[in-house]
Amino acid sequence: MTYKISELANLGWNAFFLSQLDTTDLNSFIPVKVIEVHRNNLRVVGISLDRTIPPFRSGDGEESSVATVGDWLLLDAKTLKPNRLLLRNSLFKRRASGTGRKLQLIAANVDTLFIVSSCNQDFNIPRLERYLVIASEANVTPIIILTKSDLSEDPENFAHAARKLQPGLLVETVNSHDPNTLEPLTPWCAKGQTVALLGSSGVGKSTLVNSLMKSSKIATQAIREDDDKGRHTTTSRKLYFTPQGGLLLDTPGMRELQLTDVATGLDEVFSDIRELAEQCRFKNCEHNTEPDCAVLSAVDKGELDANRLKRWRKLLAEEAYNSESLAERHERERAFGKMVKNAKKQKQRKDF
Ligand SMILES: Nc1nc2c(ncn2[C@@H]2O[C@H](COP(=O)(O)OP(=O)(O)OP(=O)(O)O)[C@@H](O)[C@H]2O)c(=O)[nH]1
Ligand SMILES: [Mg+2]
Ligand SMILES: [Zn+2]
Repeated sequence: MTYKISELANLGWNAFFLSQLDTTDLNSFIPVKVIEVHRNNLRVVGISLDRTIPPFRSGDGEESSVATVGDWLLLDAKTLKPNRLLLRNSLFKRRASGTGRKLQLIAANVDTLFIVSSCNQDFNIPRLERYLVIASEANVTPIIILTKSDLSEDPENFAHAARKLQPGLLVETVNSHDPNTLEPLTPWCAKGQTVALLGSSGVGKSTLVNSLMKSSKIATQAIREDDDKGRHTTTSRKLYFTPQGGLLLDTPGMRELQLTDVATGLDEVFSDIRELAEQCRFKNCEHNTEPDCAVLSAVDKGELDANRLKRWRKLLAEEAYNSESLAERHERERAFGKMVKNAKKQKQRKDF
């Protein structure tokens, strides 16, 4: 089959993906991009090709080797069956809460993350920090988009609080019903660029995608009046094409973003604490009661917000727990079980 590989550039194809194919691959396979993820199937598009395929997992057994939205797959040119998942240049993932703690892939090959929140009760600093951590870990540029500026008396207050989260962080306040306020976002939606929109239900992700596409094709729904919460209107992850040739990924509102495998992202987003920690007297200082602790002294001097320190500790513990492999978890639980058993035995002995 012959096709013009340069045409794939509109879908975000670039040298990074091309370098993963040799000449035989180019003759035997067709690259396609996953543009929609539904419960039981994926929609993939390529040159003159648009079809639905069953979920695909590559054979290496890795937890993250399941095709997700934004991924590039190679289809067999003859049978059109998926054969290979190409390496990603970025990946967002989270750990499901609950006992299974399954890994959930959110999106792959994203260039820019719009972290969407609104200027109302949804605005939440700890949540924004979580999104910043996954962006940082994936090496994706984050932009905080504060929607519904038209409904707030002082949207700048929200923007000011968000800007304090990271030096140089980009924060935009918008009214998605007024295209003029969206002008600063257009450079991120240029040809071949992929932007993912993440945020809670009802913050206006789909409204923003509609406005940036100058369309109204995605369904949106008013939020609840009493608590500003959304109604989970969007139920699948889907890429849309903007008039300038960019790709926008609309996603369902997230109830929870449990972090996993984000040690680097945490270090980067909380670099202020990490830099302070380098000045503690002890290398392994835990910033609790140790003498000459630069972190605690910064809190005392009012240079570091005690709440930020608390949030960092919480995320660090969560990340360690969620990133532990299944084998490590079983080993830890086994050791704990043994300890409890021994303690009980000793107690019984004492009781005699
Ligand atoms: N006034 C105003 N209303 C907005 C703005 N952005 C979104 N809305 C409204 O907020 C409501 C929720 O918007 P959606 O776009 O459905 O929210 P969503 O984030 O896609 O929600 P889910 O699909 O449930 O995750 C709709 O009634 C929108 O019209 C805005 O900037 N200003
Ligand atoms: Mg939506
Ligand atoms: Zn310390």
